[in-house]
Parts: sequence; structure tokens; C-alpha cells
Amino acid sequence: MGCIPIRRLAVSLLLGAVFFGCRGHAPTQGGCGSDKDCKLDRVCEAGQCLWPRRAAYSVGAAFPAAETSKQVSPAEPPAGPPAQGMFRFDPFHRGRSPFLLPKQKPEVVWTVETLAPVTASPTVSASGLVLGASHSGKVFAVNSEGKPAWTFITADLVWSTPAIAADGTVYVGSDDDNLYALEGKTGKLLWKYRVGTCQQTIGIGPEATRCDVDAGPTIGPDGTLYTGGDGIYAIYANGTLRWRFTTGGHVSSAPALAADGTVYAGSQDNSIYAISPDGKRQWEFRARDDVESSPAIEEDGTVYVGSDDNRLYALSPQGQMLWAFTTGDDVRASAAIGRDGTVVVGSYDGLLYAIRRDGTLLWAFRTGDRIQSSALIDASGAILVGSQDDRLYAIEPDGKLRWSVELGGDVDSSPILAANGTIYAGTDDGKMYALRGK
Ligand SMILES: [Ca+2]
Ligand SMILES: [Ca+2]
Ligand SMILES: [Ca+2]
Repeated sequence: MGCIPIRRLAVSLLLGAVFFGCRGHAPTQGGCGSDKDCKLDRVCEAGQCLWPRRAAYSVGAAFPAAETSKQVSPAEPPAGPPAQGMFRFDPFHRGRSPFLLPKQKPEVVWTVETLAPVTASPTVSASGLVLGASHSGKVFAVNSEGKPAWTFITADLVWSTPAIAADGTVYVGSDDDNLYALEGKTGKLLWKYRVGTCQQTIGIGPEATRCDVDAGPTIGPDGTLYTGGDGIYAIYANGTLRWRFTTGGHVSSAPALAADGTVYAGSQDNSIYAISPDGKRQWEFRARDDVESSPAIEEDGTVYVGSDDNRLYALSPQGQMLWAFTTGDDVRASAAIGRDGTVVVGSYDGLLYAIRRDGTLLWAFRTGDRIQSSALIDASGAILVGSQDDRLYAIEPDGKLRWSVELGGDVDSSPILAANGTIYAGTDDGKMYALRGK
């Protein structure tokens, strides 16, 4: 694949992401002369092994609407959610930022104190508001200088990353078992949807946590929200249920959405599920332990997902295992997928791994403690990731350290990067940090 297919490109533009262009995807990796050179059911297209394309997304206006965005001039931002408005930045969860990380070690320019761990990842709205959430139950918006805009309090811990829709509405889940829709400018409650029918909604214990809304949510191109609880949920933007998919365990991580509308999600029942746009099971892949990592989907449809069985799996869109890469401990972070196809993921063994498309190790970078944070890949291929050694690391594309900054606690949230190079990250010391550097 020399270039991203135009349909995908249109989708990228619709989502407000940058033009990824024709860089990356070296023809040597997965290169082919004919279909026979490709593993499994893949076909050879322009020298690259690709999964056969399935029918375009057929529910609602969704992806077909993206075709119209081809007429939008690149100078005018297309209507769509902000570029980093949800966990892993878009429904594919590739973790790619269109911006550049600072070359030099950044300084902390402000913090927001929430008095409880911040494991939710920050997001940035189209108007520049920075959103965060914490185990205090608080969801908050501050401006780019850290001045409070609004606060909304839920009844229990918030792990969920606030997601921002094209119209500015903010969606966030809580351990009080509700998915909330808040007005983006004011934080005013628009609606809430209770996920599941758990007898006990707050506190600790199996019944209290089974219906927690920790996952994402992920916003589809048609505005549908995908989240988890005691199963996998698709909820319309007006707060009514589109479908619910039953799993054998709690779903704690954000579902990912492929270009054809397939929903991928992991569960604490050890499985990864592929679900069609109408909520029907396509397939189920069994790992050997809980799946708490949120799936990431490459341009060719390959799904990368980690498990507490210490492995990162590469699965085909048909649910076949392409490879499994074994680390020394749980893989709870979500994989980031570089523009050249390199997969970057951290493990509880403290290492950040860069893995080639074929499942072989490119390099590993050692941090001082477990990695829960999902890595960001900047426009040049440099990587940003947090560790439970309380540091935030910037790593060069070749695996060498660029800089690291010590913060006040475990950095389990997934840091994000604003257009001006400001980094936002949450930590277990109760703070959200803004860092700036040159
Ligand atoms: Ca709960
Ligand atoms: Ca394990
Ligand atoms: Ca620590």
C-alpha cells in the first residue's frame, strides 16, 4: 500500500485528523508479487498484502458521508469530532498525533488538582478546552492556561476518558454505572444512560464493579457511542440503546471501530469480540487471560490487542491469529500503530516494545516500573508514554531516550499532545499536568 485508500483518507479528514500522506509503509514489509505471497486470505495489492475489503459501512450515514468530505478544501477544517477528542484519538485507536513532541525536556506550566488519581486520559475540544476526569468522581474542563471552565461530579470513580463529539457534546462514563452526556461549553447534564442492571452501583465488590462504565467511550462517525460495562454497548447520541452485546465478563476498555463498522472489544472473560454494525457476533478470539487492553486497528484491518496472558496479539479481520508477541507481564496498554506499521506497546514488565508488522521485535525500552499508559506516536514517529516509575518518556523512533520528566505519581493515563506542543497527562498524585517545551 503506497498510499492510504481515498475512502480511509476521507474518513481521516472527517474525523479531523491530519493528512497522513503517502509516507511510511515501506514496500519491503509484507511486500508481495501475487496473492500467493500473502499469508492466510490476504491479497496482493500494489505490492502489499492486504485483507480483502468488505462492504462499506452500511448503517446510517456514517462512513459513506465521508465521501462528501473529499470536496472540502484542506484549508477548511471538516465538520467532525476534534482530532484528539477521545481515547486513542479516533475510533481506530492508532494513537497517532498529528503534532510534534518537544525536542527538549518540557517544563510543567500548570496543574489541576483533583485530590484523587487521574487515570483517565485528557482530551482537547475543538475550542481548546482540556478535559479530564479523576477517581474523585469529577469530570472537568479547563482552558489552555489551566483556568477552570466547568466541573461535573459523578457518584463514583471515573476511569473513562471524556470523549467529545462533533457538536461539542462530552460523553464520559463512571463507576456509578452511568454513561453521561454533558454540554461541552457548560458541563450541564444532557442525559445519562445506566449500563446494565447491577444491584449495587457504587463502591467495591464484584456486583459494584461489573457494570462500571470505564471504557472510552468511542464515538463512531455517525455519533453512535461504544462503551462497556456488563457487556458491550452501542448507544445513540440521544442516549437510547442501539444494541447490547452480552459477554462473559466485565468490559473495561474502549471498543475500537473499523472502517467497515465492525466493533472490536475485549472482556475480562478472556475474549476479544468482533461485532457487526447491527450488534451481531462475527467472531470471538480466546486469549489465555483477561483482555483489558483496548484494540487498535491498522489500515489493512489487522487488530492489535493485549491481554493479561502477557501477550500482544495481531488478529486478522476474520479473527485468525497472525502472531502473538510475548512480554514479561500483563499487556493492559493499548498498542499505538506507527505510520510505517510499527506497533508500540508497553507491558507491566516495565518495557516499551516496538514490534515490526511481522511480529518480530524492533527494539525495547526499559522504564523503572509497570507500563499501563498507552503510547502516543507523534508526526515524526517519536513516542510519548508514561510509566508507574512516575515518569513521562519521549523516545526517538529508533528506541533511544529523547528526554524524561518526573511527575508526582504513576503516569497510567495516556498523555496527549496539543498543536502548540503542550503535553497533558494525568497521574496518581491527583493532578493533571500541562508541560511545555521547545
Ligand atoms: Ca459500579
Ligand atoms: Ca499476566
Ligand atoms: Ca510510582
